[in-house]
Amino acid sequence: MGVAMTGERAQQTETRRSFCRFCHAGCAIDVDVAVDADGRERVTGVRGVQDDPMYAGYTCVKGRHLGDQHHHEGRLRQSMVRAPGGFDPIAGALAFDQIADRVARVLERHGARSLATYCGTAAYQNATGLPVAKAFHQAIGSTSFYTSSSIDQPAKGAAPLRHGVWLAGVHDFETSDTAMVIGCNTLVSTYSYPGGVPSYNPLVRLRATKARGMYLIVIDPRRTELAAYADLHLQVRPGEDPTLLAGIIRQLFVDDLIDREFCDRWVTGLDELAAAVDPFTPEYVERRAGVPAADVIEAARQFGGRRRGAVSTGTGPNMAPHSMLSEHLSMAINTLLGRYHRAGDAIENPGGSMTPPGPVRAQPVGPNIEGLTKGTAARVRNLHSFRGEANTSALADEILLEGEGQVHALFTLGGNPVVAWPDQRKTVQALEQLDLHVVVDANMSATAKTAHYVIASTLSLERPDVPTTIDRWFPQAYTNYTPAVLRAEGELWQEWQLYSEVAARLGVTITLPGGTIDPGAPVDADDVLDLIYANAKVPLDDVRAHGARVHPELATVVAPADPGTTARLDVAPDGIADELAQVFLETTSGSVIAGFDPERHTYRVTSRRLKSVFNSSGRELEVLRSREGTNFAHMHPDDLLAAGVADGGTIEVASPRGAIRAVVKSSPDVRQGVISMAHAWGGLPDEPGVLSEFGSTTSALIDVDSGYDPITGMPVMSAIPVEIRAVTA
Ligand SMILES: Nc1nc2c(c(=O)[nH]1)N[C@H]1C(S)=C(S)[C@@H](COP(=O)(O)OP(=O)(O)OC[C@H]3O[C@@H](n4cnc5c(=O)[nH]c(N)nc54)[C@H](O)[C@@H]3O)O[C@H]1N2
Ligand SMILES: Nc1nc2c(c(=O)[nH]1)N[C@H]1C(S)=C(S)[C@@H](COP(=O)(O)OP(=O)(O)OC[C@H]3O[C@@H](n4cnc5c(=O)[nH]c(N)nc54)[C@H](O)[C@@H]3O)O[C@H]1N2
Ligand code: SF4
Ligand SMILES: [Mo]
Repeated sequence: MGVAMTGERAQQTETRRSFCRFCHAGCAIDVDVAVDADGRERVTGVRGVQDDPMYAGYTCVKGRHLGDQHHHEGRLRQSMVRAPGGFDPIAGALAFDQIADRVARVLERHGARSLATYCGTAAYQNATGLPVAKAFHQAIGSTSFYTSSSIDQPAKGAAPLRHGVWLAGVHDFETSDTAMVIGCNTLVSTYSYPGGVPSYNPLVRLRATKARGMYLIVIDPRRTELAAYADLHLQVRPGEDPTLLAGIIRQLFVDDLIDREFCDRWVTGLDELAAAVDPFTPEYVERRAGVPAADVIEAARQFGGRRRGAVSTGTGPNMAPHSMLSEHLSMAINTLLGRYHRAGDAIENPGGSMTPPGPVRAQPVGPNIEGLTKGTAARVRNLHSFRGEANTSALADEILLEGEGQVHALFTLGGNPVVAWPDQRKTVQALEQLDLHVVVDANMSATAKTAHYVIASTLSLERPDVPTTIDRWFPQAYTNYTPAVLRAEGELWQEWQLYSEVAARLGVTITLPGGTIDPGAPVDADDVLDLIYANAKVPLDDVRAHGARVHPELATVVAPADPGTTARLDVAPDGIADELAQVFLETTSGSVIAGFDPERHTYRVTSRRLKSVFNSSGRELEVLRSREGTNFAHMHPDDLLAAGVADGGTIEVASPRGAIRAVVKSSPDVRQGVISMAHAWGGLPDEPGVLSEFGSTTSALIDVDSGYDPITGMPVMSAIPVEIRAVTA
């Protein structure tokens, strides 16, 4: 703590320990807060905690600008209600009275399902937001609970139900001698899936693992920041991962690199899979997926010839056509090679520290195909809720389609549907039709502008929290807790309070693992955290008392299989051989989209993340937005030449579904025929001034009605077939 004189008023500066929640990665940080004589607080600096056992001082540019995010002048400091010609400020209590009234009427007229919640990323990276929203839905019996995860990588949850899961998990990146990373760019996204580059201090961990001799294979149409470290980079054509993976699996069989002992004991479907991939010869893969035949063989031999290391995927293949098939084939490679922890192996983070204890056995939990269709049926596209969540890609239709089950009211929590949901035109049409739309956001986002009420939210430093979604992915069991480290200015609310306030007015009791929030009972965020984490392996009070630390006492060894188990992993469940046959009949994955014309739609728009912004968050801050410029269409220089457009010129990008404009950037790291763009830029369609500053949203190119995965409903959100036209040279 120090005292500094600024102007004529005394100002104290304190350093407060916290963790960053600009993205999901949860880096441990020290926050310098200046407190003036009136008690007003201002963040003056953010630094990584050097001696943190997980992050070792790592932060990124977004985290270092948390202060700007919190103090940004456009930030909402009070809630708003729609009024003729714009929005008027409204006191929170009055807004909740009115919202509860309108919710009661909607529920009475249309039933529980007519009230939906959509939790976006800011409700996900938030220990209290999503669980309380979900518990409220359970309390009122509304199955209309949606999150961003169903438009992110839903195959990650669904594919294991067809394939089965190995309870002890795949090999960890840092103790492996190889890894195959498909369409994931952890060095920018700080995202990874088990087996992939850890998201905590990623570059240091990657370099150390490489120095120990790892052979890294990266499959990505772009020479990404991660691909630059690869021993073998397969610059696949977007959307053609199923072909490439089938070719690699075929080669594993040809070279007999399969772990026969493991497969004999634990796996079924080998012969069926071998037959289904047989047509995918290296030469075919080269023609179709654009990867040299020799590299396909080399990938199989290098990866299959080593002992430890897993295949992991990111949003690339999960957003491209045949996303469930890609995810399945990735899992199947791990299974064929037995890349799983075995009995006696040490496990340093058995399923997270904030979860209840569970078994870590060297055995599968068999497939559960019925699990894919036993959830609530959507009213469109024969989709089903899954793990208690409905399909966000169908929510616009659920709002638009009249009849029993129609959604009339929506709560949007820390999300931005207007720019992030696939199919912008349909999304905006749906949002305009709602009887009630309440958005909880820190900013007047594009979506907030369409709402009836905007509840002004706290930002991360203003609320207590624990790392949530990432808890089970830490390489060692690790816990952290932060109190609110910044006093909120204005009348701000936390996401969960929308539910507790409405529940209080409706007389609804919200039930969480540790007990209930009774209507009108006084609770604060820490009480709610206690209720949510009542069954955690590490008691929350211990976490509060000790701050960030690892838990060697939670480390365990994998127990042997239950002797009676008959469970098997299935590498060729129903549907896989058929879908592979279907892929083989296509000449390009673009043909799954209605209106696709191979003569015209010769380019593919691929999705990518940008370092300085997080989806639509961050670009409201000039200091971060200016680092990216705009949502550039990154294209190969030869493609620019062919299209007659210079670096910095504007093109129109048109898919069968819609068209956007974008400024091009010459990028030799992008494969020819590819337009690499970020998502969630732009604003409302035709909003004046948005295009020049914020570019466009690629969601306008996406068709939710064709090409989607039949099980998860995942639309084609990457590898979108498009044609281009120069607008200005
Ligand atoms: N075309 C295309 N579309 C995509 C994707 C793609 O790759 N391509 N990616 C998809 C993926 S993976 C995802 S996860 C979704 C993301 O979809 P969303 O989660 O809907 O979008 P975000 O932009 O992350 O929304 C974050 C919102 O929360 C607000 N916010 C920030 N901090 C806080 C806070 O602390 N509290 C509250 N209440 N609000 C806050 C921000 O102002 C912003 O409006 O988009 C999907 N859409
Ligand atoms: N800085 C920053 N970090 C973020 C986000 C952000 O917006 N900014 N968003 C967060 C969110 S919501 C998520 S879900 C995660 C996602 O994390 P990642 O999945 O790592 O996301 P990306 O960095 O976009 O990496 C996806 C890669 O897939 C490649 N790709 C695209 N199409 C294909 C294809 O058809 N096949 C193959 N093989 N590859 C393809 C792209 O070129 C890109 O390099 O990142 C999170 N982290
Ligand atoms: S990677 Fe960056 S934005 Fe994400 S938690 Fe760490 S510092 Fe914050
Ligand atoms: Mo995401």
